[in-house]
Amino acid sequence: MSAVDSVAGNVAGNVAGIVEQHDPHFTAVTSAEFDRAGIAELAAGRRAATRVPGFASPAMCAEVLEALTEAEFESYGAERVSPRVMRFGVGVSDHRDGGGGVSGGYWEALEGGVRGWQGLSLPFDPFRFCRDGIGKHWPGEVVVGRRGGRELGAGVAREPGGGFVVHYDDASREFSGNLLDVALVAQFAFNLYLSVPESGGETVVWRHRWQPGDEEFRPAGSYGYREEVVGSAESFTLRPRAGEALLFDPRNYHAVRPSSGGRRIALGFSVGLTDEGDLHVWA
Ligand SMILES: O=C(O)CCC(=O)C(=O)O
Ligand SMILES: [Fe+2]
Repeated sequence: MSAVDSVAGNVAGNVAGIVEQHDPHFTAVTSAEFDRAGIAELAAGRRAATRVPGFASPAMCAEVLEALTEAEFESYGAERVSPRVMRFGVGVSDHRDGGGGVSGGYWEALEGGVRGWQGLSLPFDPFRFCRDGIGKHWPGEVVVGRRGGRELGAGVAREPGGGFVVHYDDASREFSGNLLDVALVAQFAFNLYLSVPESGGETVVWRHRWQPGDEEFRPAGSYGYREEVVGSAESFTLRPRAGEALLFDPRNYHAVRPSSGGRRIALGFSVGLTDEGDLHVWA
């Protein structure tokens, strides 16, 4: 058997009794930058995540963290998010109306959120810095998304000290119609880790996407699921370093483990690839 045959056989999973347990497309790739091919691979499902260590310098992380020590973090709604997650800035997933749309409360809260970030008086916009880094090699634009002509939030700082339970993020399922004024063909989650704990705080991603039967694993009202939902699916565990950025496909179920010994604070937002090849972000 030639080398090529054996690769093909392994992908089919049945070479001479060897059953391939690993999906070669379910990988986290470490890269010096967010390059064009890597973003395209993520959108195409040929990789699951891109890590960029040193995306932000220690000085920049320290500057944003220092400003955030003055900031009043709020917690996500306790019915939906437990254990408690602290957040500075406004996220649209907390402001869904009953009909699959965005409630008016989002826009009111967002004004306060924008004022809050401006009030930190940082000499630069950290979310713009992140968008610029994602867009460095991307041929389309990277801009803040709009809904009904209005700009959504550009990002939040989040501190999931007790972790995030197993969940997925997919605006096409969480909202009816288009969340943004443009049609999206893929969605990513972006995180820039500003500070990481001494232990814990890992991000785990499973090769499992939502299927209807999963709902029996979801406690009423919760954003997430009991861990049995992922069964024996393949997974990888990332231990982010401060300054590292992560872009991943959040349709794959993922979780953050509880932290101990230090704060785990990350800037985060969602990124949508539009049907025109641009990247539109929102929080
Ligand atoms: O903080 C992380 O590593 C991931 C958080 C998360 O759930 C997300 O970005 O969708
Ligand atoms: Fe998530």
